[in-house]
Amino acid sequence: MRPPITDVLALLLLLIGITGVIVGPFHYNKKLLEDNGKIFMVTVHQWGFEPEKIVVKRGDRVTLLFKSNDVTHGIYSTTFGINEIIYPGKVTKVSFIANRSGRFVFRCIVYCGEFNPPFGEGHWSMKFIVEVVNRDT
Ligand SMILES: [Cu+2]
Repeated sequence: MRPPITDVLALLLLLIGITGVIVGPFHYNKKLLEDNGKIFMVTVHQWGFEPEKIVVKRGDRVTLLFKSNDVTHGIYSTTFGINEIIYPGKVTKVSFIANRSGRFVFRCIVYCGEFNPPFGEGHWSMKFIVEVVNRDT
């Protein structure tokens, strides 16, 4: 005797559900990693960034994790619409799509002192460079 069609459908739905529960979390984690794209840790201090420069490919999703090991700093880029404060002891996350090629200068936006006033050395000379290269290079 063949089982009724509703029993077969119920079994099929159960199998699909079990597969979803098992495979779903792995797929979600992979997607999360892909969404975060290129991730860089950047240390900020008086008066510079470590590393000073990163190179990414055009179209990359870039995530920068800034951490200050002394005073409050900031990060600013008109090109990528970034304006964040970096507090000491806290990670400041900045994400953007590198949708233009070129060499872009990010600056510290919070005055963090200078070592040779009034010649403007120190805070005023802080630069973080993001170089965006074309995909085919
Ligand atoms: Cu500064």
